[in-house]
Amino acid sequence: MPFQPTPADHFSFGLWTMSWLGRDQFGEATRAPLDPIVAVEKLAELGGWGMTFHDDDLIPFGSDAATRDRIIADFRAALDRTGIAVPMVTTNLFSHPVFKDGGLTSNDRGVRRFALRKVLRNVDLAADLGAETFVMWGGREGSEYDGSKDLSAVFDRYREGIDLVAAYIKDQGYGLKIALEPKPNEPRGDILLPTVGHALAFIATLEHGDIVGVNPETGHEQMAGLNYTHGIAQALWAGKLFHIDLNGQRSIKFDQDLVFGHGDLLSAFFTVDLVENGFPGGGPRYDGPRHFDYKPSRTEDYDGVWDSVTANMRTYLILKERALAFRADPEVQEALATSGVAELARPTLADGESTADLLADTASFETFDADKAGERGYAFVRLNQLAVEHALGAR
Ligand code: ASC
Ligand code: MN
Ligand code: MN
Ligand code: MN
Repeated sequence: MPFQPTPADHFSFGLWTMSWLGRDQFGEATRAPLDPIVAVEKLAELGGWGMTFHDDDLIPFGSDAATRDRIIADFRAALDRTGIAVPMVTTNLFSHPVFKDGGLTSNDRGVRRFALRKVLRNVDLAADLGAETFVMWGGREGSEYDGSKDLSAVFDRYREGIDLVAAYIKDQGYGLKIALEPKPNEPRGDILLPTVGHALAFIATLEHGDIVGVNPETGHEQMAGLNYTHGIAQALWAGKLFHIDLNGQRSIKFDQDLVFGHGDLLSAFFTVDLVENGFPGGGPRYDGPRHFDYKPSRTEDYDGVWDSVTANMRTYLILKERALAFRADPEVQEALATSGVAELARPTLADGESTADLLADTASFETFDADKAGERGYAFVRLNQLAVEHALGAR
C-alpha cells in the first residue's frame, strides 16, 4: 500500500496524544483509559518508530518508588519487544495543583525547588531510556494578571532553572539536549516565551545555552497568528531546531491539536517541503524525529483514535511525495528562476567589497533606476499556483 509508514520514516508520537481521554473545559472524558503498553504495541503495528512521554503519562503522580520501578520495567520490556524507541522525554509541570502558578517560575520557592527535583529525576530516566532530547514546555509558567509577577525576576528564575538542568545534563555526561517549547497562552492567560522568537532570545542569555534549543509546535505558532514554517526555518538557521511538534490548527483560537494537515494544509505542505528538501540554496537540515503532538478529537472512539494516528503519518508521507515532485518539476525550477529565488543566496556585497566601495559605487545608487527595478514582476503567484497544484496532486 502506498504511503504505508515504516520505522525508517522516524515518526514518533506523545503517549499523551493517543491516551487523551477527551476531557475538556466543558465535558467529561469520552473514552476509557488506554494502557501505555497497548499504546506502544499499537504504534508499532501501525508503522510508528518512537514513543515520547511526560513522566506522569507513564507513572501516575505520587507513585511510590517500587511502583515506579515496576511500571518502567514493564514499559521497557514493551519497547524491547516492539522495537519502539524513546527519542524524547518531557516533564509534566502543569497538571497537579502544586503547579497552578508554574513550576520553575512559581512565586512559591518551595514549588520551584520541587519542580526542579521532578525535572532532574526525569532527566535521569530520559538518559536511561536513550532519549536524545528533553523537551520543556512551560505551560503554567505565566500569569493571568500582570501585577501578580515580578516580570524581571520571573526571567531570572526561568534562566536559573533551565541553566541548572542543562548543567546537570553536562555534569552527568548525558547526551541529552533541551528543547524549549513556546506557546502563547492556554492554560495560562499569557505564557512566558510565547513564540519561537521569544525562546531564541531567552536561550541567548543562558550560560549553558549551547545544549538548549527549541521544539516549535505547529498550532502554537498559529495560535499567535504566526507562520510555523518561518518559525522552524529561523530556528534551523540559528542551529537551534532540536525537535518539532507537528499538528493542525485552524486560525487564532484555543489550542486545537488537530491531525497534521487538518488545519492549514498548504502551510503543512511547505513545512514538509522544508523538513524533507531543506532550504533551496542549501544550509542546515533538520534530521530529528517527525513527532506528532495532536489530540484525537473527543468525538472519536478507539477506532477513530487509531485512524487519527495513521492519518498524521499518511498525510506527512503524501505531502512528502508532493513536495519532492514540486522541487523536481522542470516548470517549477523555471518558475523559481523567474522569481529570483536563487538570487537571494548571493551576498549583497561582492567578495572583499567594503562599505566604502559600496558608497563609491554610483551604479548602486546615483544611476540606479529605481523606477525600472520597481516595474519587475516577481511572478510569485504563478509559483504558488504550481505549489497548490502539486499539493493537490493535479500535477
Ligand atoms: C507537552 C507539549 C505540549 C503539551 C501538551 C499537553 O509536552 O509538547 O504541547 O505538553 O501536549 O497536553
Ligand atoms: Mn498544542
Ligand atoms: Mn507540544
Ligand atoms: Mn500539545
